[in-house]
Amino acid sequence: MKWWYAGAPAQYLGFLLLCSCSPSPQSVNTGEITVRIGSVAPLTGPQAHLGKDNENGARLAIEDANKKHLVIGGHKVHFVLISEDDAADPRTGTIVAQKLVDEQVNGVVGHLNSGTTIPASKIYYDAGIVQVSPSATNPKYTHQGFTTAFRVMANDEQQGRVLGEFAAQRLHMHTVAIVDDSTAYGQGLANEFEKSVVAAGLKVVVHEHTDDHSTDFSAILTRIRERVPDLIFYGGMDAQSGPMMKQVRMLQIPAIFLTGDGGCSMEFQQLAGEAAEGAYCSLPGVPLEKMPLGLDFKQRFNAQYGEIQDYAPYSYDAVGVMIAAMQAADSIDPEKYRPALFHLAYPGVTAHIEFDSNGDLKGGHITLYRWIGGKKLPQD
Ligand code: ABU
Repeated sequence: MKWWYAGAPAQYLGFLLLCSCSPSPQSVNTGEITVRIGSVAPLTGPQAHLGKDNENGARLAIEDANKKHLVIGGHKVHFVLISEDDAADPRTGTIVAQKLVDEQVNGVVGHLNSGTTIPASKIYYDAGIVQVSPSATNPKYTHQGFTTAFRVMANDEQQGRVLGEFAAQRLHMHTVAIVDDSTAYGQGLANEFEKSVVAAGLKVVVHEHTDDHSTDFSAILTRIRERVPDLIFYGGMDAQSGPMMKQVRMLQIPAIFLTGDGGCSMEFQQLAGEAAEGAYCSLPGVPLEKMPLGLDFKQRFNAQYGEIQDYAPYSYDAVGVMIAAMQAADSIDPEKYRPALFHLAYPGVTAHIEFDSNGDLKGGHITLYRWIGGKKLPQD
């Protein structure tokens, strides 16, 4: 029997729990075991606001779990969040992942970005550590055969297809220009969108690439203006889509602007200013007001951490479902509670969560929104 425990090697602790010899000071003093859950997101750089949102969602879930005074495997458990910053950088993501593996965390919630989540997932898989991403939507993450990888929102096969169908069937577009940020997420979503619009008979007049640090898109947009598209689709995050939206209007390009979840945050609206008016974006899941426990979550999150950017409720659920699996398996050992994740029916804030055999959310939704008067309004 292997147990994972703060401050002691797993095999050593297993020995402590099964024999009558001197236990660790923590066991003697409190009778509690500490369960350490890693949270990884960009906490610095242009996506820090989204990273803090994820971290705070996870933190609220940890606080709620500790209020329940759970007993797992016959021991009172105390949950601790180990928060790490991967700066949305794939290489930093792997370094941080290895650090959490070396610290023998009981599970990881993250990473935020597909570009960091995918390379990190191999490290967690090799170490047998459960990983639940609240926000990484590139399909590859859960399609590598890694049985430790789970995701609590719909993926970009679904999101790209729905966005393409929306452009064709709802907006009645004929020509589109596509720009992506060359990341696993942005490029992956843009490619899925392109497949979808081409299948619907639309013409892609240009597909341009930028990166996830640029803020001046005048050269790309000048080329796009010459092609006179009905719609510009951007695959990438809000730190780029906000300034891009502003520059689209500054260059007097009349095209409709459409983007995915990475650009569907309050930050997009703040960066784009008045130019955001009328833009469309999508988010996995249903609107917060329609989530099973959405309004209660919003109220409590707002009171403690301020406005929700995007993914905080999903991060909350990622922690919640992990802890529910520990309870179901009566173990905090990832090897023991991992199989339980495939059998759980978990009443999350965001959705009723069940995973398919890949670790993807069953029956995930995508919702389209339009920015009107500074607010993001769901499109029926
Ligand atoms: N889902 C958009 C943001 C995170 C990512 O997949 O990179």
